[in-house]
Amino acid sequence: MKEGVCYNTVMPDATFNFPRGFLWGCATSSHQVEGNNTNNNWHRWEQQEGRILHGHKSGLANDWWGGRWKEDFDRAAETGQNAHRLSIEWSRIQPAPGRWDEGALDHYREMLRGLDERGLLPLVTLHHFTDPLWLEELGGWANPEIVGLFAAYVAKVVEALKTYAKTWCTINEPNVVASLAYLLGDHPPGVQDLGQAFAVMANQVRAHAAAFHAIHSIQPEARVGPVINYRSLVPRRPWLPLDRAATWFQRRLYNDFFVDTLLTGRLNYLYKRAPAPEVKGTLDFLGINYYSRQQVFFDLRSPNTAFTNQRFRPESELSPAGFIANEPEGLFEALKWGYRKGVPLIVTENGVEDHTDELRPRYLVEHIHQMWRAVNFNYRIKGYIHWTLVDNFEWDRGWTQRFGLWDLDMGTQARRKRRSADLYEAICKSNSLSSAMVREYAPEVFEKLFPG
Ligand code: IFM
Repeated sequence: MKEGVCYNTVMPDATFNFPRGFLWGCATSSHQVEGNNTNNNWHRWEQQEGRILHGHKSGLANDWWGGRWKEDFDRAAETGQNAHRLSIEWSRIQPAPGRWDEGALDHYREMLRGLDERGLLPLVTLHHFTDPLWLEELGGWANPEIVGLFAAYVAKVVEALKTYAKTWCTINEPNVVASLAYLLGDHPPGVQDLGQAFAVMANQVRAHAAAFHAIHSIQPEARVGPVINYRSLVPRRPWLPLDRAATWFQRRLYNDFFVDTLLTGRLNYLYKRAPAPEVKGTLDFLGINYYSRQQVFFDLRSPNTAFTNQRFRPESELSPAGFIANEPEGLFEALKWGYRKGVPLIVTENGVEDHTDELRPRYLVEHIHQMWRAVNFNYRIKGYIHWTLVDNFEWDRGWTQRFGLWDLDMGTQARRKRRSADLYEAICKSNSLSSAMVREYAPEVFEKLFPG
């Protein structure tokens, strides 16, 4: 050490800054928050025994259709958020083939105006898991007619709402719909058939492209993109060729298929190919939902999924219900993957189920730190949208998993702010993640993020 120079042994404060105009918000979806959505396939599914954990029902959900969106948008705006991603419920807009509900469109118009008045930029999802009952009766996503039907519904919505929104997410997590609803059978219609899952994937890609063109013909300045659920997939035993092949298979079909088809104009099912020139180039941005990393392995007991299976790393830190492993490096990987697709990116979902709110602050800072690293690699990331604002109906796992920055008491509809909401507020308001925030909310990872 040089004489006369003072070397401070206390860690200086550091700040990870984000670019000006970066979007910070939360994501929601119609069926999970609106309540009383009774005309879609999920409502019917909820009425069937054994479909939803503990027989839970979405019921009143967060009562947004009853007007509580106002107080929740206030929460988002008051805590420094500048964007919100919500979805439109197809079964409300088109309750029957050829019948449009103008009242429902007015309702969404009012909500979008509500976002605007609060300074929250809307990102509007046009399909988030639910199908109108009449559509399910026609065969849902397995029926190629869905391409034209979806485009007509989208055109109706965009014509009605174009004054208030210009960022449109066509289909939320098509890869989850194909795998959970048509391959594993956990979501409606409960099909378990790889061939049908492939047919659904082709129909989803074509429906997305038809919607893209419909939107741009109504609103040329629109920004349109799909939202993919990205899984960081690594071989369980990297030395075993069968595990490496299983990982390659799952990565290609789960992560890559949808986006690569839009980029190349070719459907590539690995052992079968088909041209689809009409879908080529139909994305202005890519939404990435990232939650976790999985190990993939060859499994003779899984013939339905081509003898491939997944599990979390045994040593990884799990969320309370064991649904998510805290694997923040996977978000960096997801963003690098997205960057290579050559379009701007939005983190359209990221979050963790945690009713205790013990893991969430750590999960949040570690993931935002990884996103900051990716931002600094110029991966063209426009924003981060957290899943979710207030606890909501978590599909086949009912109300058992709590993803909200606010806790919900379903009996009284009372919301209670979790500590993570304070942390997220500090991040959103300063457009940064600082060492002071990490020291206060997640001191256990301070050394990891700010090595001394
Ligand atoms: O709640 C879901 C959401 O509807 C789609 N992405 C994952 C979330 C958490 O499971």
